[in-house]
Amino acid sequence: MAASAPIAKEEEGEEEIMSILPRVRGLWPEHLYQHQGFWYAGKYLHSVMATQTHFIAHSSDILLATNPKCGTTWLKSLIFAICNRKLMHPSTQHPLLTLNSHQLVPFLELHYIDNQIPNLDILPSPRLFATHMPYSSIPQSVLDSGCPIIYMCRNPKDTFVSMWHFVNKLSIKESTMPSTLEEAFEMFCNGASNAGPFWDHVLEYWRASLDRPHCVMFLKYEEMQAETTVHVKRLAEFIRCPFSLEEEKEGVVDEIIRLCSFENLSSLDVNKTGDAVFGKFEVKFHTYFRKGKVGDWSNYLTPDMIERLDRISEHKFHGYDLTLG
Ligand code: PAP
Repeated sequence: MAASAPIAKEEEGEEEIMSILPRVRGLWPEHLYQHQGFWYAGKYLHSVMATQTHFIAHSSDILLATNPKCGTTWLKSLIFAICNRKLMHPSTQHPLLTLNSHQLVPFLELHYIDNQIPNLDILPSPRLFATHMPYSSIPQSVLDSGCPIIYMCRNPKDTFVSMWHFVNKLSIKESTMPSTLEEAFEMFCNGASNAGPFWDHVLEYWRASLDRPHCVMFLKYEEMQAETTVHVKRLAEFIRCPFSLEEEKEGVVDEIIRLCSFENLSSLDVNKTGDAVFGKFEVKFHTYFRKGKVGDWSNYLTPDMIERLDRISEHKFHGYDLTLG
């Protein structure tokens, strides 16, 4: 863990800042506040702002970016396993067997939760971080460092269904949670979800991947599912540690895919019974593993809902060579 010190006076004006930001009830158990065009829960927003102020990136860092429920847990596992593939030895117990990937690759902004300023320089290189921040809010030092940023997106229908199930499992007193799927759907379509609007988030990273292809890689959850081997190799190349022919022959790529598979990770004790506090919520790790399928939306969405999401995607991505299904 990185050593931390409380931020002194600097953040004392937080409550004041919150009081002037637009606020909505959204697809989340507490009010969402708008910052730089995107919606965040209050405590999380403080940590986003602190990250923007204090984080200093290294060129060797690796940043994984996602909108919530687009495959964060999977991407974290894969990148951790690729970077630490020396630990795949049969005589070693791989960290992913006893720890959830959210513990191994924490969210960058959560390092700054509760007014902490961590000393992240003590972390081993390459430092692996994840974020739900949109591209336009990422600290300037990340962009200046030229470190690789990997973005994974997912089709909005499965993302919404996954988010609906997830937020229903988060409980807090005086929850502002939408009470029905229909109400939640309306909020999602209006952009009022954590780190939403979903479409703006995706589009920012898509454009960044076109502008800075050596720094920003854009992946789709569905393509990752369909051709995992191809994309795991691409990931390793992108973070500048490609698999050698020898490693490929020895089956290292297949072993990493198996280790990080939904079936394997969801069956581990740590992910069946473990939990951790992230921000305001105690999250049980099993809530990160629901079905892991493409197309589960067809079990939840009405034809009208499907048409509406398709129309929003068409409108938002008009003029861009981008389809999410
Ligand atoms: P987060 O953004 O809050 O961290 P995230 O991991 O993106 O959550 O979302 C969980 C989704 O990824 C779940 O999708 P579902 O609700 O449609 O089932 C979860 O099942 C899926 N998921 C988790 N681990 C894996 C994995 N190893 N392979 C494929 N999908 C996975």
